[in-house]
Amino acid sequence: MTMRAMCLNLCGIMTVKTNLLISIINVMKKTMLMLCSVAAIVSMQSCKMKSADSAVEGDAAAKVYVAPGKYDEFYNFVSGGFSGQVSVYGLPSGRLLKVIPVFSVNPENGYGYSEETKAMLNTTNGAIPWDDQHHLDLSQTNGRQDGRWIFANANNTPRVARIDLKTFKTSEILQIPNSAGNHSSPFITENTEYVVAGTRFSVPLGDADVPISSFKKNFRSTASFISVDKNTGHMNIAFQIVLPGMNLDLSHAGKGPSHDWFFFSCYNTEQAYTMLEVNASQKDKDFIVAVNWKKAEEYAKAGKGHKMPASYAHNTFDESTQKATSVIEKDVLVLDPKDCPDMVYMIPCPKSPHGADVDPTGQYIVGSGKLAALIPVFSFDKITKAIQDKQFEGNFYGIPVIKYEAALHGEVKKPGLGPLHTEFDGKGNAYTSMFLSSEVVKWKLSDLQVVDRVPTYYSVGHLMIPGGDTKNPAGKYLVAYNKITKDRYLPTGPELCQSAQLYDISGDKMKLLLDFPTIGEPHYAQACPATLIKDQQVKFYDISKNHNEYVSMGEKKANVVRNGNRVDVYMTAIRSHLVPDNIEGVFVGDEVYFHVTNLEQDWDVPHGFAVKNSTGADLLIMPGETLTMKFDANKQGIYPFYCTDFCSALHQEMSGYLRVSAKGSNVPLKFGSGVVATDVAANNK
Ligand code: K7E
Ligand code: CUA
Repeated sequence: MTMRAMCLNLCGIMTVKTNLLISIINVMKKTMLMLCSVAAIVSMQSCKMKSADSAVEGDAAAKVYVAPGKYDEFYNFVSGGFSGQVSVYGLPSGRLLKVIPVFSVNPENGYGYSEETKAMLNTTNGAIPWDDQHHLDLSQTNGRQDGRWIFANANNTPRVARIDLKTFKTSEILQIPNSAGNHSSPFITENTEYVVAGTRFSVPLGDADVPISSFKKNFRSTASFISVDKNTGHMNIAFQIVLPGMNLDLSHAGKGPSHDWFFFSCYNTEQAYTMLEVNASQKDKDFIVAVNWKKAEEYAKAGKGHKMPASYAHNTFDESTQKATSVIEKDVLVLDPKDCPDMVYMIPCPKSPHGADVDPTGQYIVGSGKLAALIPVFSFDKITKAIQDKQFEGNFYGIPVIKYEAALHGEVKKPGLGPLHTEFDGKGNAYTSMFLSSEVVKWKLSDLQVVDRVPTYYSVGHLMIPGGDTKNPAGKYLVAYNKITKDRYLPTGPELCQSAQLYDISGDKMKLLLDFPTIGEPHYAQACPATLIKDQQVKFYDISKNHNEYVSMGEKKANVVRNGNRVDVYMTAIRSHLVPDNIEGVFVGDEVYFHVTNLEQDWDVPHGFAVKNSTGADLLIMPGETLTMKFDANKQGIYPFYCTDFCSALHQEMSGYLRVSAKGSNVPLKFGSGVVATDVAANNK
C-alpha cells in the first residue's frame, strides 16, 4: 500500500473518530495553543505511518514461527470484551488455543445451559447470559505470577470471576453490590491478598430510589476489596470503601515499597450525570485515588466499618459434586474515609485519566490522561513525603488532595495523542498505548524521555508485556490490542474483527512481528511463561471422585426413573456407545433429565450429547464428568440423540432413540441397550 493510500485510510479512521475528536477538540478549545499543537501532532503522526509491508523486517516470520508439534513460549490470556469470555492464545505464534466460558453462556459445551452450570450465571436479577469482560489479572506470590488462577471482571452486571488454571474452568463468580460498571477490576495485590472492584458508574448505595439530579448528594463510587483464600482461592468481599460520586476507571496495586497501597484512576470529578462527553471533561485535572488497604484492613478489624444490608450472588463450582451452587449473601462491610483517617488520598492527575499503572519497582505510578498531551508519572517516595509534610491543596469531600507537584516524579512531554495504558519491560522502560495517534510509545522511567515509537494498525487500547504489571516482566514481547482493524484482513462484512499485534521489544527499537485476529473485543490481557501452567494440567480424571448426585458408575448403573412427570435418565458414554440407547414410555408433558456420565478418565476424550429438537445447547461432557440436560417432551415422536464430539472411528454410531408417546397412552417405561443386553424393567415410583 502506498503511503498516500495509508494516509487516506487514516483519514477514514479519523472520520470514524470524528465525534470523539470533536469532543476532545471542544475540551481543548480553552487552550487554543494546545489545539494547534494537537492538530500538528495528528497530521505529523498519520503521515509518518509506514505501510505494513515496510514495517515488518525480513526475519519476522522466523521469530513467530512455532513448528508443527512444538509449543509456544507463553500463554496469552485475552479479555473478550462484549463476548463475555476469555480466550487463550499461544505467543509468539498468535494461535488461538481455547475460549474459556466465563460470563456468557456457551452453547459449544453447554456452559450456562447444563443443570450443573446454570447457577454460575445467577445474580440477584436472575440468570444473566452475557457480560462485558475487560480486564484480567493472573494470581501472584511476592509480586510474581504463580500460575494458579486468573481473575476476570464483568463490567455490566458487576461481578468478578476466578478461573482455575489447572483445568481452565471458571470456578467462582462473585457479584458486587453497591456498584455499576465494574471496570477498575479485577486487579490484585502482590500476594493475591485482595482482588479489587471499583465502580465506573456511581450509583446510590443500597439501590435507593432517588432523582438522577441528586447525583452529588446521593450517588457514590465504591472500591471493594475481595479477599482471596490462600489455599482454595475462595473469594469474599472483605470491605467496601465508599467514595464520592465520580467514575473510578482503572487501578493497579502497589508493589515493593508501595505494597500497602492501591491506586485507582478516576474521571468525572465534575460529578456530571448527563452529557458526560462534555460535562465530565471540564476540569484540567481529575484524580488518582490512593488507598492504603493495609490501613483499611486494620480499620475493618477495629470495627470502624459498619455492616450494611446488601444482596449479591456468590456462585461456586464444586469439583467434587460437579455442580455450581449460588448463595445470596446478605450484607457487606462498609468503610467511610471520614471515620478512617489516613486511608485515602487524592492525587491530581491531568485530564480524565484512564490507565493507572505501577512500575516493577513499585516506585512509579503512571496516570494516562486520555485527553492530556503529556503523561504524568508520580513517585511513591514523594507521595509518602507529601503526606508526612501535609502538602495538601485542599480536600475532595473531606479526602485530602495532595499537591500535584509534591507527588510528581515528572511528565513525559509530547508522547503522542490519547495515552491509555502503560506496561513495563523490567529494564527501566515504559510503553504507553496511544489511542488517537495509533502507536506505542517507549519512554524511560528515569529521565522520562521518549526513546522509540511504532505505529499500530489501528487504534490501540490496552497493550501487554508478559508479566508487564508484575515485579519481573519478561521483556521480550509486547502485544498491542487494537480496535478498528479496517483493512488488515480479508473483509468479512460490516463488522471486522479486532486485532492483536506482536512486537519484539528485546532490542532498543520495537519491531512489528505479527498480526492476529482476536475473539470479541479485547481490552486488557495477561501472559506468562508456558512452563508455569502446562506442567500442572490435570490429565487423569478419576471417575471414583465424581460425586455428582446423578452419576452412573458404570454401564450397569444406567437407569431410567419416573417420578410423576419427571423422568431421570442415568446414561453413560464411552467409546463408542451410549447406555441406554433406546428409551420408551416417555409421554408428552414429561420433563426428561438426561444425566450423562462420561466413563472415560483420560483428558482429551470428551463426549458430546444432543437430542433432536432440544431447546438448549448440547453437553460436552469431560472425562469422569456428569452433566445434565433438561429436555421437555412436548410433542409426540421419535427423538434421536447422539454424541456431538468426533471421539472415535465409530463416533457416528454413538447414538440412540427416545420415544415420546401421547399423554395417557399405555406404553410401558422401558429402556436398554445391546451392550447391557437386557431390557431392564423400569423403576416406577
Ligand atoms: Cu482501556 Cu475497559 Cu481497560 Cu478497553 S479499557 S482499551
Ligand atoms: Cu462420543 Cu463421539
